[in-house]
Amino acid sequence: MGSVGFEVVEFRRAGATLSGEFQVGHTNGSVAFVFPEKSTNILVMLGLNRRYHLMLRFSFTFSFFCFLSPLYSNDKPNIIVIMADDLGYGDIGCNGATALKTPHIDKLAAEGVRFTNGYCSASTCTPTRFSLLTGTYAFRQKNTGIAPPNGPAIIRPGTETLASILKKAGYATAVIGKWHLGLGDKAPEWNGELKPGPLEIGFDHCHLLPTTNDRVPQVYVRDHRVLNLDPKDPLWVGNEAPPTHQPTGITHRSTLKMDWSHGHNNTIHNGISRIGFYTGGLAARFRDEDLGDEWVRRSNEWIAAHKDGPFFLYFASHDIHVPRMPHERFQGSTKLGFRGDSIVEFDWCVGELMKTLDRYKLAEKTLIVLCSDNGPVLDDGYQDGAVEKLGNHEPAGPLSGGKYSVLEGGTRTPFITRWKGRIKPGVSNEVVCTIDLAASVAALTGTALSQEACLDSLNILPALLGESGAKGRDHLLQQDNSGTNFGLRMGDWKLVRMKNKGKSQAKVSSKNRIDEGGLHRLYHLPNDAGERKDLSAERPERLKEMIAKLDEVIAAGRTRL
Ligand SMILES: [Ca+2]
Repeated sequence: MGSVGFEVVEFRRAGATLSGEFQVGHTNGSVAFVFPEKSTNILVMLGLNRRYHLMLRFSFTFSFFCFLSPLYSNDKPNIIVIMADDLGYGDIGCNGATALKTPHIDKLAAEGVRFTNGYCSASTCTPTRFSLLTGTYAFRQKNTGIAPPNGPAIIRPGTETLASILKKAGYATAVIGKWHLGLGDKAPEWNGELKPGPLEIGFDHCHLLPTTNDRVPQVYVRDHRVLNLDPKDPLWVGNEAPPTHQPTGITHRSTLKMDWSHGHNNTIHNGISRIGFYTGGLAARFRDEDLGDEWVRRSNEWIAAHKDGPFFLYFASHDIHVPRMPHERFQGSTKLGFRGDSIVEFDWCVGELMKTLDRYKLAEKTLIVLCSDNGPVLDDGYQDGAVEKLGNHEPAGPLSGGKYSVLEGGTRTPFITRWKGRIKPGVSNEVVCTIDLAASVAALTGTALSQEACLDSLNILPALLGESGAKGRDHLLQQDNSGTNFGLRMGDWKLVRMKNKGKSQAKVSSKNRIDEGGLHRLYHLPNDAGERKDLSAERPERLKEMIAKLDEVIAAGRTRL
């Protein structure tokens, strides 16, 4: 192409009507063209955001379309969010694990961007999943801690979500795997229609583990119904023991194929006692060993049916949450016990999804985001050998804490993006978080977000795509399950606020940290990734600044401007 020049003609608010407006698949929205009388000049209006446009005059000597063609190839990629459960920063090969192999995740990282400062927003399942979908910090809404078996839908119909944003943009949308965000208005109607649920907040289709595998019931929910439920054998779920005698982890402990260590001793299914009680629905019950295969099979079917795209798949693996019971073919595949074997099963699932994309030639049309819902835990209620067989493996890598904690190990977790042909492979140190996917995909697809939606989701799309010089978040709030303890990451600094020092029975690492220190602690992460040296007394000004920022984030009610 010959010479191309441009000058700024006009910078103004949106509102003018221009002919020929259409969407392009680049970071910011629309581009409008006004064709000039002379073929050597052209006006281009760039939509910088919803409010401002920048009008440029280009001077061309040759092909106009040749210049703009790269923008078109990125229009509305398929999007797959793969969320692992309880997978720690150090649990994957590309983040330094040597005690087990994760070749498929490592390949994904080698072909995309591996983030060393990738976060989920909370250190337990439910609040992170709430924030992933709603783009709002979970502490801003009541009852967003770990959902009980009979918990109602936490995300109410009418709430803008990652799925509803993409549905508006013309995507087919599905969630396959663990839900754990409640179903039903006041409680799930296990024998009737299970709504509201995913289908009422933007998903076209769901195939779910409705709660989590250590909580009852062990059945699949497909769209609005329990799959394969025999009406003559209704499903009953409760928090108290049923009037009919049912074996429990206490009364029949010697029969268990995996013993419990704390809690998890109510109704027995598949030789494993759970949290909560249930009866009936025998034809609908699954085997824990088959869950990974089920998610892959159902995802493959759904992708095949929607391969012409665009589609959004939220692949929510149950791995590596307790009870860890991987398929028999993965049992014994590591020396780390079922925890390590479950990581291998999860890695296999990632590989199968990548194979499916290759089969349909979709790798260059699909953005994959791999993340976890919280940091690692070893003993989370079952005696599965995770503690005894750990050896030198460090599930959180160099970080302290894990699941339930606001130390870095609780929320800084595996985070990888891949979009072949669009993302330049590399490693990024930018701060990115699962809570930002909503606003970022809205930007990617040119979908408007109302002011009332996604209150804490920031558009960090360029950073997620690994673009040179792109910045991630300048601050990030981290919370625990109760939403009373917080971490605040700002640049190199980390503030920890511990209001509630309640002791968890879970063992998160080989050297469970004894909680010590006052209400506020201050750490300098580049020198102290493990958050061991509290600098709050040495750096009072920095401490004051961080406390003020944390208070501001909480009180403001939102952080997306
Ligand atoms: Ca989890």
